[in-house]
Amino acid sequence: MLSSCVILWGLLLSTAAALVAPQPPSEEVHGLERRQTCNTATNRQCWTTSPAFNINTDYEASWPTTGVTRSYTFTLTELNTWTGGDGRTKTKAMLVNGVFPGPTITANWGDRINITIINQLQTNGTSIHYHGLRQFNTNIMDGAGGVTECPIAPTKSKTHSFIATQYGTAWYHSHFSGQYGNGVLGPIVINGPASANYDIDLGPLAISDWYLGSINQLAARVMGTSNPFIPGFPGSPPNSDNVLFNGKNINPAGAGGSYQKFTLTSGKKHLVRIINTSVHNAFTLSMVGHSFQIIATDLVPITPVTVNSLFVGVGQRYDVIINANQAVGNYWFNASFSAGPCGISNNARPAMIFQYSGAPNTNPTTPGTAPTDARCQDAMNYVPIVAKSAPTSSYSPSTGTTLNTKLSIDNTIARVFWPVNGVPMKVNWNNPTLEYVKNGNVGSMPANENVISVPTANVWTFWLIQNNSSIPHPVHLHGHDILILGGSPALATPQIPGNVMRPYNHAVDGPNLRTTNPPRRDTTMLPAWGWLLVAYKTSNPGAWLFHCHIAWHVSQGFSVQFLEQLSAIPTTMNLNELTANCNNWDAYYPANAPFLQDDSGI
Ligand SMILES: *[C@@H]1O[C@H](CO)[C@@H](O)[C@H](O)[C@H]1NC(C)=O
Ligand SMILES: *[C@@H]1O[C@H](CO)[C@@H](O)[C@H](O)[C@H]1NC(C)=O
Ligand SMILES: *[C@@H]1O[C@H](CO)[C@@H](O)[C@H](O)[C@H]1NC(C)=O
Ligand SMILES: *[C@@H]1O[C@H](CO)[C@@H](O)[C@H](O)[C@H]1NC(C)=O
Ligand SMILES: *[C@@H]1O[C@H](CO)[C@@H](O)[C@H](O)[C@H]1NC(C)=O
Ligand SMILES: CC(=O)N[C@H]1CO[C@H](CO)[C@@H](O)[C@@H]1O
Repeated sequence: MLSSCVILWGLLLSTAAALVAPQPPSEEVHGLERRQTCNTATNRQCWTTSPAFNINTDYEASWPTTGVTRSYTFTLTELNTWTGGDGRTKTKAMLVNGVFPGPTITANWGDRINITIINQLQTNGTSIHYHGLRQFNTNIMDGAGGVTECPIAPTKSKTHSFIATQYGTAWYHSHFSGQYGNGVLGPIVINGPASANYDIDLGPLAISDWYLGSINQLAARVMGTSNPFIPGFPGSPPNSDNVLFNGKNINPAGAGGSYQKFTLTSGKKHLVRIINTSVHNAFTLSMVGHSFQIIATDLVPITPVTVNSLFVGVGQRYDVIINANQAVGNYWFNASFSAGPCGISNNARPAMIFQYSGAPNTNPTTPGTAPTDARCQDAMNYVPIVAKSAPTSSYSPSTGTTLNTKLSIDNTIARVFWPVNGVPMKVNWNNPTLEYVKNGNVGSMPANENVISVPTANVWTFWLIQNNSSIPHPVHLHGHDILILGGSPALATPQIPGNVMRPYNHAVDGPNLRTTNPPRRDTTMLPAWGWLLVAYKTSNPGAWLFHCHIAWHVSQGFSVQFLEQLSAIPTTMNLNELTANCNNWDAYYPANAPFLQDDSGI
């Protein structure tokens, strides 16, 4: 269903000859007709002319009003055993509508999206978060369990409804106790303009690490101290068993499974929407004989930049254009692991195939060369199309908020944590943060909820994030794009625990900060032993999370939350909408739940 053929429906007329996709439902064709005036294969920067929406529109300021609603129903099920797309049996699969990855949410820029979530999991609550979507004035639809809502109890359902104010590639995933590692995730595609022309939209390519064991059992071992996966290193993660491309790959251990294939049309330019939906593994992508023209980082369109390889951290997205300008044939598309500690798989050479239309059904023969090691760092040369700049002189370590993280072991209870500023977060499912806001008692929130600041409206906020660990962390902010003003350099050699990180030093690093239109996105890499300085402007009232997107680490507490424009929250959204779902949850948890919260809860 997510295979090679999701075509931007607006292309139906202009590229009828190249059309290989199933016809989209007529309702959605109708929805596209309402806006489709100028977005063609030779003018992708345009979206509509009257009113004018295009690649230069600041989507934080305005977006189209389409009057169209896209409705989805997601039923979550739990299977004690399930045969995955590599032909092998996984224990405890949790699936959306019975498939992995879950169905793609598709909409046009400016549409309303309604999603009804039905929880048919055996014992777990759930909540679905729409990663990267700004949720402007709709924080209550952010789907962060214990923060913006109570989890949805088993047998119960809940509907989220919000406007797609941005466009591009995102994804949804469960925000309940690392549950997405069992399979609760899927792509989001919001059709809109693009900063470079392409002929065919091949749709999302979700690349996921895949674990045959129950993620809950693996996480218990990652959190405990007695039996770490790497002897002597408490907190160390397991190797993934495989890496799946839109849910498919061969079985690296033997027979079974098959390669994912995308079809290329010779002479055409193809848009591929790459999403790293991993729990832990980060990869560097490359394709034999072809380069990638990057046109968006997360949901932010950028000046196109062409690369031969691309590092993608967990939660990150890249929209890339692949030009089918080579001989008709089959080409490997490879995910390579960095030498640094950003994950490893029992499949040493994860790959899929790009097959030119007309090529034989055989595997590629040219192996290609592995890309230069990106050391799990983001490139910093991405220039957003809509320029945003942070004030040059406003940051100093004393005016910003410093978030320090390091691995921490509590020997009395034999648990490993990732506290931020000494506190491993733990939310209260029965009393989500917005409930405290509704009741006017945020002052009494427990310290372990890790509420770090209460910025007012339209204030530049700076965070210095320091990482006293050998592991790079993909850090994600809900509800905002962050400006990445600076970071420590990639380290040339692997570091070992006990090495002292290079501290941020304002006198040395300050002049090098990039405040004029720096890279901007919603998920970025905190370098190993390093630091990162990010900024955002408060403009979106709500209770928002900032966390590491390695599922084990967020379960182990690597998260903070902050209340933005506190007094505007109750007037911007209807907090009474919390009540019915929380009543269902309170009736279930803890009295009727067989398992209790044993992690951060998010
Ligand atoms: C979408 O959800 C909103 C809010 O619950 C509701 O008012 C609206 O009727 C829904 N639209 C559709 C088409 O179901
Ligand atoms: C969630 O479900 C998994 C798999 O059944 C189980 O191991 C875990 O304990 C459950 N957690 C909660 C909090 O219900
Ligand atoms: C996904 O991100 C993780 C962690 O940042 C990284 O180890 C992995 O290689 C990425 N995967 C891909 C396919 O880019
Ligand atoms: C790409 O993947 C294929 C299949 O696993 C492998 O044979 C080839 O060596 C890989 N190439 C690179 C550069 O990793
Ligand atoms: C980093 O953590 C280690 C281990 O806890 C500690 O010995 C060291 O002093 C810390 N370094 C810094 C710069 O905080
Ligand atoms: C939690 C932690 O260890 N944080 C440290 C990170 O590094 C900075 C800069 O050296 C220290 O000041 C923090 O104590």
